[in-house]
Amino acid sequence: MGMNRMRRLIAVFALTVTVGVLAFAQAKPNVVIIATGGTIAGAGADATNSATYQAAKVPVDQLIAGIPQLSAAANVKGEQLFQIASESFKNEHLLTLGKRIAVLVKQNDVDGIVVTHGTDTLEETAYFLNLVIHSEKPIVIVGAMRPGTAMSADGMLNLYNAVTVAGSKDARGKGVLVTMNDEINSGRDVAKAINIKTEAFKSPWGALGMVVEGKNYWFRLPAKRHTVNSEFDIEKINSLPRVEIAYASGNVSDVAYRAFADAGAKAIIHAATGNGSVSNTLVPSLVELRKKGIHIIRSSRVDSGGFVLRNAEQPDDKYDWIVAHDLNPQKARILASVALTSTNDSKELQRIFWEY
Ligand code: DAS
Repeated sequence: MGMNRMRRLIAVFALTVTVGVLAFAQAKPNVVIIATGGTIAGAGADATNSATYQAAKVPVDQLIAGIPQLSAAANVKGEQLFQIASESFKNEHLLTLGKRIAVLVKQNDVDGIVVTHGTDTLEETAYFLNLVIHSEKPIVIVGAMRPGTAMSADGMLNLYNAVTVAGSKDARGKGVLVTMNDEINSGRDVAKAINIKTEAFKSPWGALGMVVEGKNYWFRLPAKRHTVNSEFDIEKINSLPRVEIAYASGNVSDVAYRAFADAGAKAIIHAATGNGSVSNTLVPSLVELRKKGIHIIRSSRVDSGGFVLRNAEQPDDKYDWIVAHDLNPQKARILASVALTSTNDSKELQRIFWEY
């Protein structure tokens, strides 16, 4: 074979490899959208209805079809797991969702997961998944404060952002994320702080980053254990022990606490005033309930970041109570329920509250 022919063959081969590599590098990520309902799937009668509408109406394929730009960002596939308002989530919904995600993240043709979800309990689901899914792949929970039928609806951009983040390599290993209003928040920290604005979700210790026009800008990383570093695994959890929340205020009584105990609660989250305070009329009842084997966990009802320390407001060592540290009552309920699947020891439970 002549030298020129050889050179041409080598050039063609090199070009082919280069094109192949470029094509692979530009290959779009594969993102699965698991839909559960909520306002992001809501529909109102009129474009002026930003607050009066029905949640959980629009199917996932219609949500995807409504954002043609998604196809340039990722290969997207939708699954309609539930179609409910999230205030109606039960522990069984958390388990079903978690187990479905655990299957999908094992698939080589899945690079990231988006969960569309109502905003009312989104923060609970996000924290639950953060505790029990063993994968570094991005899992992004997203909702909306206005239905897609309203003027200036926020769901489209929230969902687009969620898909681009879920398909991003730099979102891997950061725990479960929540993308709302251009922010990227940690599923552990974020909570719904305002219920009538699109800027509804806040993390007391700050967002992890921003997502703008499909690009992520990171400013901090999660500090607590999550996902692959968690000792809890959804594949080993088939039920969640009953944990209830009792909301404290002035004039508080022990009626709710005793009713929860009688109903079989394994732990009661005391949604305390201030930094975990307990009314002097309530202390004897909680001491008695602890002696009956029910865990008492002091959290704070303060909505922009409570901070409860052991033996500060109350002698937790003496009463064998637990503190929820910076977790709000609804997050404390999730962690207590997951933790009780593996231990009933109060010292172990307290360790878990410090670490997660
Ligand atoms: N009811 C609310 C929910 O499903 C609607 C929403 O804000 O998503 O959580």
